[in-house]
Amino acid sequence: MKILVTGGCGFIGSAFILQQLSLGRTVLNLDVLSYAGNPENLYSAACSPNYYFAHGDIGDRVLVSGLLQEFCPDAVVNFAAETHVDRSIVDPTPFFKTNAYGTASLLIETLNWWKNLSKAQRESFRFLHISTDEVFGSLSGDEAAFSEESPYRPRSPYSASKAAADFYVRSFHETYGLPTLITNCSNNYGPRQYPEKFIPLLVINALQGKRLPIYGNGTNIRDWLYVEDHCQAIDTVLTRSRPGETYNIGGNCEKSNLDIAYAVTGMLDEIKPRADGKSYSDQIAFVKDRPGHDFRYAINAEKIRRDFGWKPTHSLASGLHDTISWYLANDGWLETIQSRSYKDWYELNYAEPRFEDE
Ligand code: NAD
Ligand code: TDX
Repeated sequence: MKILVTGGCGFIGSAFILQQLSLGRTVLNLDVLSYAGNPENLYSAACSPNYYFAHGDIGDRVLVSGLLQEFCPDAVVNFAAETHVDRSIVDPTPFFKTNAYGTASLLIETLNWWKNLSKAQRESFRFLHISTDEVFGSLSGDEAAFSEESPYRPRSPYSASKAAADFYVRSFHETYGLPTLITNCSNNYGPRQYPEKFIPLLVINALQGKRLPIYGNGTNIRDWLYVEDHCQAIDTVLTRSRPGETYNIGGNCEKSNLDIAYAVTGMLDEIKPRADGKSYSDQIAFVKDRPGHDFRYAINAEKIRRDFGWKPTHSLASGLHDTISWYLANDGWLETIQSRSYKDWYELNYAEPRFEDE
């Protein structure tokens, strides 16, 4: 099986590529190498004879058209996106460009190429679009978890742009018969996640003696899934689902942000105790909230469990243990990240006014 993966130098895309190579699949990775795209994430894939890389933008239609004709994939899996909600609040433009326009462009070129395949090739081809639970909006504490039938109610520029992409993907199935699939997943964590996201930020700030910023009062709830479980679910949907389907993927692991901060600091206390004997939780600091902060995400993953028997294999404790151990063993990776534009982002997002209520 030959797969064109987009955004494969990011957090989830790189985990997916490593998994696919281990299954003997051939992968062409198209990545623009944004601030979040890190070729080091695929260091161990680079020497595989089944791995190819193309540097470029999913919105570059000439490039995409050429790659499709040359590589002739059995599937396209679209991870490429701008992914950080806080950045989408500061500047929505790249989110519209990549997530909405870029995905639509990728679909148009895929359709143009797919139309000329043989009937058998057309039927077996899949375009799998990786999406998020954030398109469904925000739940209150006692509302039922999002199902595949939940209405789209995006509330941030990030989720609005992902919702637009999902609508384009669905429309290409309904209108042209392109065999598309969509997965909507909850919050991922694991190795190689860019440290603007909550869990790696907690781990790294704790180890570097910095404050652990909790937006608002820390009661906002997310559902957490270890990245390898997400990749397993993606592979399942890719290889087993009927075209036109959409699947929710989640960890059945709803936690408040404060609970996560205590889980991370508690585990760090065990694995790498602070030199002064105190707990890393002393570094927790409440800061100004994210504007329009969605209160709760929760995923009902019953459909993928019922249809294919998929369920997560990592508990939060085992996933956090593996994640923290990876960051401790890979300080060179972190050094590269922190020597780039990360510092500018950190200074902008956590500038003093955010810590004023300390
Ligand atoms: P990431 O930010 O770590 O990586 C994104 C990758 O996409 C980077 O390698 C970047 O260089 C690349 N990219 C960005 N713009 C591009 C463009 N125009 N053309 C080609 N490549 C481009 O993201 P992630 O956390 O790995 O998320 C991957 C996908 O999964 C996204 O679509 C995201 O919306 C979705 N998702 C993420 C989570 C999560 O918790 N991280 C949860 C659910 C869904
Ligand atoms: O410093 C922080 N302090 C804090 O309290 C950061 C960075 C986050 N938070 C809170 C905000 C959220 O309630 O932690 C929670 C998780 O925040 P993020 O890691 O920014 O993730 P979230 O906004 O939930 O979105 C994530 O999950 C869905 C991914 O970034 C998206 O790409 C994915 O689609």
